[in-house]
Amino acid sequence: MGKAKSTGKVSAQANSSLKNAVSRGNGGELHQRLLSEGLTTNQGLPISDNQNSLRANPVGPTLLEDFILREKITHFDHERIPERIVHARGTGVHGFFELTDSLSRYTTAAILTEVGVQTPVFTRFSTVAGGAGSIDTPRDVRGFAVKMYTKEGNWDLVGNNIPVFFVQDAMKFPDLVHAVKMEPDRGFPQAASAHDTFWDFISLTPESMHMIMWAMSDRTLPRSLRMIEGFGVHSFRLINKQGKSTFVKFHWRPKLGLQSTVWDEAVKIAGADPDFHRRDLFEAITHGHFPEWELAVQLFTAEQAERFPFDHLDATKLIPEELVPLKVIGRMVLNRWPNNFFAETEQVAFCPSHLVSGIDFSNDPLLQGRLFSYLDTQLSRLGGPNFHQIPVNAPKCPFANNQRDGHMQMNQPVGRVAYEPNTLDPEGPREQPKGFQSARIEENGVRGRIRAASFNDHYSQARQFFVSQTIHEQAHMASALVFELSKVEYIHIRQAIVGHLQHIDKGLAQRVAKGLGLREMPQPPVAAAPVQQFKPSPALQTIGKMKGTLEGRMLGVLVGHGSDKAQIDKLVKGISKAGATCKIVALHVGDVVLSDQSGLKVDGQLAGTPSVIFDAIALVLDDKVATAMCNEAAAVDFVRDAFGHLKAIAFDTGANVLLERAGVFKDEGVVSVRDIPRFLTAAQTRQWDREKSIRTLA
Ligand code: HDE
Repeated sequence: MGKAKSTGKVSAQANSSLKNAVSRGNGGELHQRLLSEGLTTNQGLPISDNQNSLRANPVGPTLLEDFILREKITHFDHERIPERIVHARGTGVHGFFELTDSLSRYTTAAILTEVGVQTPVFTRFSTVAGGAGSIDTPRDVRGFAVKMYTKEGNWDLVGNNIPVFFVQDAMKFPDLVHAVKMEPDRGFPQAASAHDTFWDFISLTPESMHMIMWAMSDRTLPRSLRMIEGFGVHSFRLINKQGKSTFVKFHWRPKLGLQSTVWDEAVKIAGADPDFHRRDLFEAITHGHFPEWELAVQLFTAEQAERFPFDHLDATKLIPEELVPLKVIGRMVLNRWPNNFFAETEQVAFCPSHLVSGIDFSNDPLLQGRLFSYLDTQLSRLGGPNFHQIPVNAPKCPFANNQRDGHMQMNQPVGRVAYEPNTLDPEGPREQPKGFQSARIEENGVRGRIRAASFNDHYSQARQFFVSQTIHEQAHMASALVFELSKVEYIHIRQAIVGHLQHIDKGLAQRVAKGLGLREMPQPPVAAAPVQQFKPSPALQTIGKMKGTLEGRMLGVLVGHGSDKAQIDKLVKGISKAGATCKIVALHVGDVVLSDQSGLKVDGQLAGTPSVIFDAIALVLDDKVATAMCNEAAAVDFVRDAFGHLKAIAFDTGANVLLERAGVFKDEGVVSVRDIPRFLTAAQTRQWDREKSIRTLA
């Protein structure tokens, strides 16, 4: 009797034959094979000449017969697969999740009940609007998708770094995405929301106002992917042994705290290093500084939810921590860079419908739509229904069923039986009574295309978010709105947005109207529900969640020939003791000769290593070099930008002339390089008070 089984083992074998047949394995294996067997075609034919195509004569045409050339070029022609319609630009890392506090009262899921067990994960961070080749630092939401290879099956928590969403119903998602993507007639702007079609759609979609407040805040300008939060967004359910269900929201909280850039800095980083976030993550992991997040949950019952002054099934609402506190239950550590970007990061297929027993969905209509969309999109993106066999997608536990064939089938199921029930294969896969059970929920009411009245309040939490921010963050939000809307050509769209803002905060509306040069305050639209005056929630700030640490940060030290060796040594030691990385920058790469004639290796050439990539800078320069640098635009910009981006600057007396040239005035954040502790403390934060003296914010 043949076994029609597809287990993890079988698929591993299949995967290794796939490697041999198609790609010749990873770098190491390939190298070994080249040494031992030489270069071959995909059919195993040894190749004697990989430099020249087959030609009729030395100056004649290339022959169609050249099957080696054709195989090579055909494979190359098909190297690209459709990029993700959203979240196309991303970067992924392997790691593990470890439970620290059991939720066994609430769920049967092993991953949430077995304390201390480490479950492998693959996490992909992304921007939303830009294409795969766009920049890392646009103003945009960040995707935060975690695939957990649990022993009971894969669980994908496909979230964002913002706890709410633009729209309430899946029906509106394609419209939202069409509006934000580059405009179809002109093919721009790329990776930017500052254009007419986006704001036109938003102006007609009041439910998006809460998300807009988040999008216009510095949350969408992260300093590092290691410093963002992640949110499951929707309410899910946990189901326990007795079948009792409890609602849950999932939160990832970075160990390094939150940190954002300022807008001018994000714009300049885009030019200096379009791969800024990807590189930062890569460097951190390859240097053994593994980023870590806490997993926290908000647990609440249906009865509690009834009393919330909003509907938790509406994805444009969050549950303030003051209402339902966060309970930390575990940690995720990312510690292994993928072997191959395409094979893993590009081919990883996340689906919110991938979940494990003991967890279930809620009736959030956005989530319900997502349950269809992701599986569907993988079929065209990855070419067929066997994408679960791609190693990064395959469960690490046994899996077996009667699904067969299809594009790129890698397994070779044996036997006659591919159906169930059957008598011919008693050992074949069978239903498991203890398998996944949907929550037992009674549904009633009249069906229809309906938006629940409880979803009508579009402004209360938008207002709460705005009033919870520090004055600096509020000014950034007002300025972001002015910037974005100033790129909108149609005045009626600008006016409509300012109309909505009046429901959120009159002062904000006035600032934006003034920034846009509107002569009259536009009429606010009729609000579908009264605006509730929720108390500020400081947990919604970014600045409030920045950690007083240098861990995970990068400091730049600008040096030149003759710089004080003893001072540099002390500084570099202090920086590394504080947990930060230090890069030496000079006019040229190679070595600089220091005061004691010793050489110091330079990490970055000044023109290619602007201060935007650092969290703080130090200028250890003697008079002569500093004076010469006054005529170097890159040196002046290095200092001016660090100052303009509210960073700490340490200087020795020689550098005074450069500070002056860059228009730097001394404040709390501009300190002598002799006072290393003071510099390192100032470097832990940004000099928010400086901002009002250097730029006009709305
Ligand atoms: Fe997605 N989303 N989404 N989304 N989403 C995709 O799936 C979709 C939504 C999110 O790193 C796509 O594989 C619909 C909310 C992330 O590979 C697609 C709706 C949240 C990623 C899709 C939403 C997300 C995606 C594109 C409304 C936060 C990247 C490629 C009903 C909770 C995952 C793909 C990765 C990707 C559809 C709304 C997060 C087209 C229809 C809300 C992090 O299937």
